[in-house]
Amino acid sequence: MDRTLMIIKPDAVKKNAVGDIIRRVEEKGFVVRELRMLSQTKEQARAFYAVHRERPFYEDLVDFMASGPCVPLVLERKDAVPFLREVVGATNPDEAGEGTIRKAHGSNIQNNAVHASDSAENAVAEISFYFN
Ligand code: FUP
Repeated sequence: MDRTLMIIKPDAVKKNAVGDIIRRVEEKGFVVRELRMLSQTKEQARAFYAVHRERPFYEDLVDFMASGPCVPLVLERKDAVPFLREVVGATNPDEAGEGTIRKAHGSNIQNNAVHASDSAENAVAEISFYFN
């Protein structure tokens, strides 16, 4: 079975959507293997999104990711990485398909409710960022 990392971001935690988001992924056949809640420092948020450090939205994104508690989870399923990307939907919730998590809970391209690893390689690195 393959594993991927999802993060329920601070906007979704603030709007009490943690339970609904976990229900949605379980309904799609994912098994929750690890889960924790933490408030990230800006340094942690900067490190997690280092790939975007040259982008104009980077500092706003870092502030947002450090703005309150988030919930990283390790999810297991066949084809976990691509399948979770489908369940999560497009980065911009306005462009996310019906029934996706970002359509249901995202507010805008920054406050888009969840993160999902975009490759098997990144999934391994991102899982070890939050879990031993
Ligand atoms: P995704 O893989 O769908 O999470 O999207 P990206 O890796 O392109 O972007 C990572 C995060 O950067 C997004 F979830 C939100 C943030 N972002 C912005 O705030 N503004 C943008 O224009 C693009 C991305």
